[in-house]
Amino acid sequence: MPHVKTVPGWAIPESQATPESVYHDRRRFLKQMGFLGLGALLPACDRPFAPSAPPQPADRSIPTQPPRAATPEALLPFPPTYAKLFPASPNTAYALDRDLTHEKQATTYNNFYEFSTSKSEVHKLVGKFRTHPWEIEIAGLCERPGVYDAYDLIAKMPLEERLYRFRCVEAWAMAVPWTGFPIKALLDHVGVKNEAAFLRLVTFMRPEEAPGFEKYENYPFPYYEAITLPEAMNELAILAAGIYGKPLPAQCGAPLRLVLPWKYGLKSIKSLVGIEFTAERPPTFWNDVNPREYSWHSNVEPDVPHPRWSQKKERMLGTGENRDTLLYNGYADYVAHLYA
Ligand SMILES: Nc1nc2c(c(=O)[nH]1)N[C@H]1C(S)=C(S)[C@@H](COP(=O)(O)O)O[C@H]1N2
Ligand SMILES: [Mo]
Repeated sequence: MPHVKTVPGWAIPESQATPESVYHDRRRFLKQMGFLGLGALLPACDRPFAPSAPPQPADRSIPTQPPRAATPEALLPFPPTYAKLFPASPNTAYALDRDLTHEKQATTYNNFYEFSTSKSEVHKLVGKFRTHPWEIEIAGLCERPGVYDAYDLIAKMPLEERLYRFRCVEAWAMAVPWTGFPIKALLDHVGVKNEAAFLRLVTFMRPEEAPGFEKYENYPFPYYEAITLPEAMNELAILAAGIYGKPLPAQCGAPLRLVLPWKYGLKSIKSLVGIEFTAERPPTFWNDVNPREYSWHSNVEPDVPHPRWSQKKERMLGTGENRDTLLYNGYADYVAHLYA
């Protein structure tokens, strides 16, 4: 049984949680930085993601998770029995129009700003990241809130393998086999209440395990995302625990990450520690950092250019093949009705 807390630490709104003095010091710092623009701190190759306006102040008052004891079992990336869940049986309903991206490409070219803004460096910086043991807090408008052991929870879910297209807002794309389960299965497990209209999702924040929290301290970590309840109920919306028939490697968002194939990759938040059911629409990380460049919905729409580049084409990881971007990333039949 999960133990229940009424208000999770990561759910405290900034207005309540931030002492005034800290807030004002941060504002002054951001003002100095903001004149240059955050982009000035980032390597040129990552400029497409660099916000041009100063971001919102990072909420340092959200409690970071304490360091954990290194028991022999905890030094494994996941519990020994967990590996038996992989590979899961394929669900062939989701066919691809393109070749799968090579595993090496998908696992060595990653966006995970908690580690680095440089996509080919992320996988080299996960050495201290402890993905086991791992807890996920379910909070808000549901019947069974509580702190769940991630691996117990995943083992109870209907795991299957699906081939999905995946499109980053930066115009690179891949096609990969995810192992995961429909979010719908989790909603049934925790008993979502009628008043719930949105899901708020939050990533881990343990600065001693990932260099990005301190290196890019003007980003409002921990990374947070949000989707509507109808989006979460859509059959395409999954929580992924694996890729290429194996548990997720750390850089891909172990132990559990969101995958929404009709939206830009930035919505697919990694390494979840919290899911909260809310009545009001929660803010999202990139939309807060730069609302002009990253919309709350961030659906894949070829005719809606990013302010700094066209979205009509995409480049496949590995092969470099150029393809036309498809409306909702080719999943219009499944999701167009959500936005009619
Ligand atoms: N916590 C967290 N989740 C994240 C990100 C991040 O920086 N931090 N980047 C997002 C972006 S922009 C993309 S494109 C995908 C990349 O997923 P991949 O590295 O598995 O390809 O993760 C998304 N999820
Ligand atoms: Mo992305």
